Amino acid sequence: MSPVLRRLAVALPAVLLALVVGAAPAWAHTELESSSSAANAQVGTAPTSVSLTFSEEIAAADATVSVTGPGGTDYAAGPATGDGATLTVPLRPLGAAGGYTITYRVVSDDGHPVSGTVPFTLTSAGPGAAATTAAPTAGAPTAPAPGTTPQNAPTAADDGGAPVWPWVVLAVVVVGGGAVFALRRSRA
Ligand SMILES: [Cu+2]
Repeated sequence: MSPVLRRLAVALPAVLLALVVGAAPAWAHTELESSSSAANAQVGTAPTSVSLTFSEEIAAADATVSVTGPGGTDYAAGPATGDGATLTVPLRPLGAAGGYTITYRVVSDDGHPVSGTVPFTLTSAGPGAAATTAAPTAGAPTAPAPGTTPQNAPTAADDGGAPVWPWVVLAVVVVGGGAVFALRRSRA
């Protein structure tokens, strides 16, 4: 085995690793960078809209956003409108205090969908609660209903992203094949 080949055999795995790792950012999908309400926020005044800011420009036409409150009611009052990387959704007057969840699904530049949720807690009942709730007993504190879990971490799902594993398999095959070849050459 010539010194050049030997050096190549040593360098090859590092080169392939760099290729695999370096290629990953190119496949990175859009990510939620911030939101209003913020994730896990304790909100005292019911917001009249929510907005989501992503890491790249978002096509509002391809986006779906819902805002569900206690009991599963969806408070979104219309489709999302877009301004660059930010989506905004108007809300109907929020109801009871408790856990609310913003659920979004957007489409990345490369066409792959990205979805996730942003939980927040409304600490005092919104204006929508008066219309549907009978007058509570005087002085009764409004607290999140038992069983609600307002402290969820935001979650994001990445459906159908370009998988990295074929590159890993390719790297293993090439490196493994190269090693076997080099061993045979050195034994010959
Ligand atoms: Cu993708």
